Amino acid sequence: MAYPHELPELGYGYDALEPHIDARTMEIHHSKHHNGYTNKLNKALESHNSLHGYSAEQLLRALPTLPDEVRTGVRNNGGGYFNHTLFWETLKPGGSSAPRSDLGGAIDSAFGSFDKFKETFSGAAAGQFGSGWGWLVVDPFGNLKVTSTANQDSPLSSGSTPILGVDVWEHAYYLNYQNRRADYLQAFWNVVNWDVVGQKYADAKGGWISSV
Ligand code: MN3
Repeated sequence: MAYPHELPELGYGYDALEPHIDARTMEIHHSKHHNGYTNKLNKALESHNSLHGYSAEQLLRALPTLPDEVRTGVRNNGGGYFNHTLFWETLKPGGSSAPRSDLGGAIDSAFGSFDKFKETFSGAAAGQFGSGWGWLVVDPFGNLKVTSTANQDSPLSSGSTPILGVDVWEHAYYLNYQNRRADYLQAFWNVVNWDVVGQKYADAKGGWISSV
């Protein structure tokens, strides 16, 4: 999980998320965009041996403390590397209908209901001006929050742990949805892997509790 960072496998075929996310978009997104972030992250880190032992997540959490000459490269390409890795992990052909147990209860407490959460999340993602991401995060105090970031900025760099993200760069949806970002965001719910998101929630809460 450290240098040289490797493009992760999807774990499913490029066509597996059809019709919600089309195969051509998935292929370009993974093999060109994500691969590009991976290569550029490695290039940025190449001459910084002291950073080679760290994962992208660790580097992004430590972003403000990184040397000036590598910070922007990690912010953009380490962010692109980490965000897309999370994105692929939390998608699944056919999805899984709703979060179970701990996460489901926490979503109801934080947002009122699962439907209200989806509305809030979609609203944040739809309202992100230009390129960026919509997020469900565990904040530094262990609370669930919906947020969005510009470009490839990661919630990790402001102390939160993202457990679900949706890419709203046009490259994520334009071939199939053109300018209809809201339709893409609606379709996204059909392919979310809530089992993985629930596990990430449990891990983030565990990390939070043990760090207090
Ligand atoms: Mn993308």
